[in-house]
Amino acid sequence: MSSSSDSKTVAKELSQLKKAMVFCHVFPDADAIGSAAGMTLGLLAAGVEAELHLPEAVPERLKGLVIGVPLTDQLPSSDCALVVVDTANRARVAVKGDLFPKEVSKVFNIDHHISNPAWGEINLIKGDYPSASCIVLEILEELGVTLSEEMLNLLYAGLLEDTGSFRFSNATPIAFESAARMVGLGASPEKVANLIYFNIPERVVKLRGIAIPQISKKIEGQIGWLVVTNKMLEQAGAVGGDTEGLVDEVRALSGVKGSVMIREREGSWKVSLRSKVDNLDVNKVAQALGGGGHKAAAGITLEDELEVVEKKILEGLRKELTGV
Ligand SMILES: [Mn+2]
Repeated sequence: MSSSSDSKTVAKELSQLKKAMVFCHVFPDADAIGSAAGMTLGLLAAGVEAELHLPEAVPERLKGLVIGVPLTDQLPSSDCALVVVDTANRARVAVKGDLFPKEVSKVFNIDHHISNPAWGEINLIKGDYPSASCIVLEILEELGVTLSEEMLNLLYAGLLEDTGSFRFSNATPIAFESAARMVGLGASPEKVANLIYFNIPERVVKLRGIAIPQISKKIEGQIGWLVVTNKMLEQAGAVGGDTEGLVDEVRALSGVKGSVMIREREGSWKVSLRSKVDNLDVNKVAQALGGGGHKAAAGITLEDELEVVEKKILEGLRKELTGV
């Protein structure tokens, strides 16, 4: 099956599994962790032996959400199905040792990225959904399991973060309807907000203090721009994941149509692109350079020198903005 399935069919397939390992994308965000951990707990509730494969540490702000979720960095056995959520392509799946398991019984690909080429065996791609966690909610409802507050908070956290607290263009009726169902069933918006927003470590505040003054405007003031180097992280005593949310500080700049944040990684640069207008599709810009994402939020990793990276991104954005 290469084309996209539906929640009911996928729920049925999942309920027939004995063992499953759930995966999400590298550098997991709240939707990756929320939809993967929510799925893991949902599968367990449905009687499937399930674990969440997480080779990386859970980001600090999400730690309080995954208490009680069975985590593993071991690879699955051959009788185990893979359930991958929120991951646009196979190369982005977070796997210990970077080796995608070959000997597995089935690969589920459950995602909301429009760029997802339906790379799994059983695919459920809903490009109009604001978060993968909304798709997981639908699947768990179809599974008929009792949704615990823990599961619902996980799913709600994914939806909250992927919609920028319901501020982005993906804050559609589906987003609010899903949120209403989650909260109606027992999710706590206050608890989730306290955990993921009002829980910022001092080193992150320091990093913001260093990074925010570096924000500038490019392309005749149309684009907000920020480069975060490892040196800046060192100065603040911060770690890689601490740059999360900074791209929104760039987007917040008055007058810009979109924003770019470039983060230094080991031997590469991770570029996050954001748009706040209809006629700037950052997914197009990212895809032209080998990345992808959504119309209003996309990303790409480039291995060139910083100058070259900046030139490529600026050229791509200029082309998209002027249509030349
Ligand atoms: Mn997502």
